[in-house]
Amino acid sequence: MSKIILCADMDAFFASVEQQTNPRLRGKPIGVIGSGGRTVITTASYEARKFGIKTGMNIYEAKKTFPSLIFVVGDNEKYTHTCKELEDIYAQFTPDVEIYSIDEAFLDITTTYHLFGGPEAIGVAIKKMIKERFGINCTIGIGHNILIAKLASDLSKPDGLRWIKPEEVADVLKDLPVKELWGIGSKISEKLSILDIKTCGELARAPASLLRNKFGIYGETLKAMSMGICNRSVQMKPEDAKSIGHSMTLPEDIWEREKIEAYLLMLSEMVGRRARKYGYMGKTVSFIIRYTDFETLVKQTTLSDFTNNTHVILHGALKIIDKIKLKDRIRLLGVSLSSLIKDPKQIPLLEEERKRKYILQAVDYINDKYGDFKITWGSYIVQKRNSCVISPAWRPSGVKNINVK
Ligand code: TTP
Ligand code: MG
Repeated sequence: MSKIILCADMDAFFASVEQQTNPRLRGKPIGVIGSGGRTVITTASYEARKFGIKTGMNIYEAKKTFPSLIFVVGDNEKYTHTCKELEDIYAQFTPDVEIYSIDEAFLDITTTYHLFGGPEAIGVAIKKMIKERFGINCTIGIGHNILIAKLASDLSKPDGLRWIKPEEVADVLKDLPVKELWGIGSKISEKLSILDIKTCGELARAPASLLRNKFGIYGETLKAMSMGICNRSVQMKPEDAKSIGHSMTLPEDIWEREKIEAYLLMLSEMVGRRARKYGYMGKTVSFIIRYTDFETLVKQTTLSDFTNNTHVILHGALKIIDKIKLKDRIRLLGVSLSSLIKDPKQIPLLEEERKRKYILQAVDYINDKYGDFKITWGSYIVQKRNSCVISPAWRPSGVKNINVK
């Protein structure tokens, strides 16, 4: 049976949230930036996009492009909070929800749409609920797989709703530039254009052998994608996670030991909390450093036992850093936990460990209820979390794999 997948993607998400919280910004061209020294436009309101303001522009470029642009310093806590509440809206329509990024979700509504009057009716209801609850617009795409649902959303932005039915797919893709397809970035589209392939129709007709020569096994995936074929299903929970990790570009380049430790505590807590939430324990801690010149170092250590305890993860990371002679200032830090097993949920034998476990459970409970980092360790407070640049791949729950090579 063909599936029915719905993609919900907020319009100019950070900017819309800012315009909503500050009525004076509504209808105005705004660009959201980070609070650190190194900052770029994370998104621009649609009013600003008309003047050429784009995500990724630095402040100087943006000012030059459109001098009247209003810069607004982003507030990650607002966005993550909204994202979590959006999850509750989606859950009313299906249990099969994948929060893909901070403002995008995929819903598998195959078995539930008939309860709500059909796929489009669900789209209309979600848009209305989001508008009423947060005052922001979103775009809904519907298709028989996530690739088509995402395309339907991208093609109808902003404030749109579109269902691309299976029989329409070939027609929609025929003249669509390859780079419009989710997953085909500028590098691949440049390589394709050397082969004189610019549209999905041309890619679909390209000989498989030619694509295999140029892209290896991925050539076949590209050809399938150009025909609207995608076998990735909506992934709800990280059942077969290989690693749980988090990395962040820091608001300033750092070198000082106490600052490194404070960030590592924060990262270890994010990793530990996800692991605890999804019932995982890991035995390998990896630590990632990216220096200002982008040279990246990944080191691992094996712990004596499986853990999901924030401080044990932190100590693993600190053990690694003790052995490294820093060659430069650091712009990105990451921590990840791998060699995972399902947490057997045993009660620790030692009183001391039992106490630590209960404290963590209580802290998780409060933070789940009242928001991330509402309760945390004193040493973490040294760093203001909000000043960090949020990764677009941030997820409110679930396991995010970072590439540890
Ligand atoms: P997007 O969904 O890519 O963009 P958007 O919601 O701002 O606009 P659109 O209407 O086209 O969907 O990203 C969601 C948010 O993630 C965005 O508001 C800001 C943030 N973001 C970053 O912080 N860095 C990035 O590189 C990107 C692409 C987005
Ligand atoms: Mg969006």
